[in-house]
Amino acid sequence: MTEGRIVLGCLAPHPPHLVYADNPEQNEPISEGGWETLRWGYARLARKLKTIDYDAIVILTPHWQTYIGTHFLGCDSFESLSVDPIFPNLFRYHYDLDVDLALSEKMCEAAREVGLVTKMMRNPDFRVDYGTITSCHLLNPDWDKPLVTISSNRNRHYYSVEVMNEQASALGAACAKAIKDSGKRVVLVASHSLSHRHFTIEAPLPEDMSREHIYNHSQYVWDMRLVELMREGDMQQVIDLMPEFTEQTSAETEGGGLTWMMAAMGMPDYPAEIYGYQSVIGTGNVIACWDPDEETREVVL
Ligand code: 2X7
Ligand code: FE2
Repeated sequence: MTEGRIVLGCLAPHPPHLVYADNPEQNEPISEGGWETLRWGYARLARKLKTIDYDAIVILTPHWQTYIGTHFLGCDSFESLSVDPIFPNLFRYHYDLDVDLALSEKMCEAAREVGLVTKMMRNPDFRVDYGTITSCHLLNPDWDKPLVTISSNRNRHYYSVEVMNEQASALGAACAKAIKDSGKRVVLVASHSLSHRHFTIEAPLPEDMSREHIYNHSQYVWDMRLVELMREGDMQQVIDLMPEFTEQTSAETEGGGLTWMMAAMGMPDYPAEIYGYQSVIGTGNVIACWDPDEETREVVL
């Protein structure tokens, strides 16, 4: 059997606003658009994904929070209605998704072998979090690939961002080994924003773009520093800065997604492809991807 490998890593933020703005048939609320910089960036990355041969998507999301260990989706498929707990007016999405169960079990086992506490989520009525649904919808609106969702263990809250970095790195290395052993070609997704200060007053019309802007200049400057390092291909520096960045900007990196993905990919030292940066309710969101293949890697923005 040929060795499996990671064919792409995507940093894919999941504001449900972006799905709302797209008006797909699966989402009940109707919008007049909005957040085009991110949506057009996503559309371009989705086109790139169509050109890549891969078997499964593996996604780590901060909105499936587990307090004892790391959990993995453990049924062949899940179907339900995903409602955003804060923005039910924007996101009521009917999903029906397939899971790569064999890969999920392999990763769970590999993580357990390196000493992490793990569990398979075997409840067929489990409601998949909106981070998974949003990032996967925007990256692959056809939903024609099976996926694996990995939960976000709350070690940052029990301990610190430093402990999160350690454990997410161990999880990343374990997942990379499982992927290699599986013989599959896999796309990784870290589903989250960067800086995470929310607005406090909602516009009457959510998609009123005259109301959308970053709420704190320091957070913007921090986000730009990280994007600059991504462009330079210095991901080790990004991970080293993670504790300070996460504390100072209340960043959603706290869930471990980016650390996990970079560790799984062997800490890329080549430039990331940048597809867009925009504020959603004041949070900083960058769409980026790491393409290990020099032939297909490009300067997008
Ligand atoms: O979960 C989110 C998020 N991360 C960013 C912006 C808006 C809403 O939800
Ligand atoms: Fe979020």
